[in-house]
Amino acid sequence: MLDKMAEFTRKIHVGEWRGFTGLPIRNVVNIGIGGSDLGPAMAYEALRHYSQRNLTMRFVSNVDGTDFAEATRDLIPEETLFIVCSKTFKTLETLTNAQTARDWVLHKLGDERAIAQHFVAVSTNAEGVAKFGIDPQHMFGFWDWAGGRYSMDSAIGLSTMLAIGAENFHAMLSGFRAMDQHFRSAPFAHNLPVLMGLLAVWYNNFFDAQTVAVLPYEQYLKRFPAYLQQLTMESNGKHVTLDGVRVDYQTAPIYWGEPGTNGQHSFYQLIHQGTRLIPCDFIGFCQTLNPLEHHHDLLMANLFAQTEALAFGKTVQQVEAEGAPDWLAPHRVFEGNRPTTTLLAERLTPKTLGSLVALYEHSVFTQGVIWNVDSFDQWGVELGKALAERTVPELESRQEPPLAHDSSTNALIRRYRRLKRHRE
Ligand code: G6Q
Repeated sequence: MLDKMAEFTRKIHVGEWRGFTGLPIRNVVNIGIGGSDLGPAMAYEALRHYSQRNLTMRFVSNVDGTDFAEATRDLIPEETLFIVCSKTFKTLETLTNAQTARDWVLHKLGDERAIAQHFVAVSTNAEGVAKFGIDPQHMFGFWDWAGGRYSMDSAIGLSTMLAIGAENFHAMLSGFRAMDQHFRSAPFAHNLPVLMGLLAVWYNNFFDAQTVAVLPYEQYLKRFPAYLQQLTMESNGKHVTLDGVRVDYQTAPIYWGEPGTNGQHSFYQLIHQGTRLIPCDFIGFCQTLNPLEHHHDLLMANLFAQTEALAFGKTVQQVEAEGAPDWLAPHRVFEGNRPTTTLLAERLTPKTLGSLVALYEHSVFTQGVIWNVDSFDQWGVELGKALAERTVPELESRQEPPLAHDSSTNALIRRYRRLKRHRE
């Protein structure tokens, strides 16, 4: 499959694979959601430095039509390739967006045969792919046991390979593999995912920390916290053990974060002086990919200053020695003793990214084992999919439908139906 992806990538890059009218492909739009979007979107942003700048990459996930409309408004179908990324090929959002993309292409090119040149699929459902009109030969497959949130290193990473090329994609995989091997063989005392997993359990279960902040001091990792939210919370946000027994302890904490230094000017206040304990993961690199004067030293000085201040704080004596009046001193005290972990790597490369993702994957698994939960199911996601299906006809029907929800939901649906008609 890797070879098939590489061959496809080569064809796009050299202009051997062309659009229906003979123009080369200049735009790639990945349509997918959840695990079929967050990993690819994060990896593209993270490795943008290594990407083919003559290819425009876009990611459409939301069923909100705005997502598709804005992603395609400056593109032309003749030069655009859609990757429909869906393991099941049954997901409402993805199929809706894919259908809209199909209409968008056909509206301009006016010929069903155009679909073959402008659509490929990443899926495990060959039948669904064929039914949609994509040639199964243009389907990239993967194992159906690979959960979406663990799949960015499978064919789901096709957009990543198109962006950075096959060689860089292989380098990313080697980073995954290096961390896999380390996790498998390193003694626990030196095993990074084990240590990170234990720390997460320690603060979550013994210090009642409710959240973890992920703070990359690297602009290219701006989507990393969103990616991690799914990896950690969808994997370990469970309330029963593997045997189906209700747990009597907390499982996954809430993950959140923003790149530094931006966060310092907003929510860090609460991390430093609020009443909650928030363990933080700081992520930084010794070398920048965009050397501009002293920007990088400033960035990293901020990271080191933050972790130092969080650990050691500032006592009232220090504040008074700085000349603060009595009334102000308590406001300027930092208690310190707030835990952080710093991941400091040499440089953000495809290989480093692979290792970083695998580090968190195995840390999530470690935590899941300790909490005795199934890190690989996602019934909460399935519920959302089923509930919406029931409500769609109630919003779309021409006749006033009988509603059997609770009174609040019924009222919201009626109000929506009433106000929606004002524009029609
Ligand atoms: C991931 C979840 C979920 C899934 C999406 C998309 O671990 O299962 O986020 O990836 O619901 O599913 P499809 O790829 O089947 O469209």
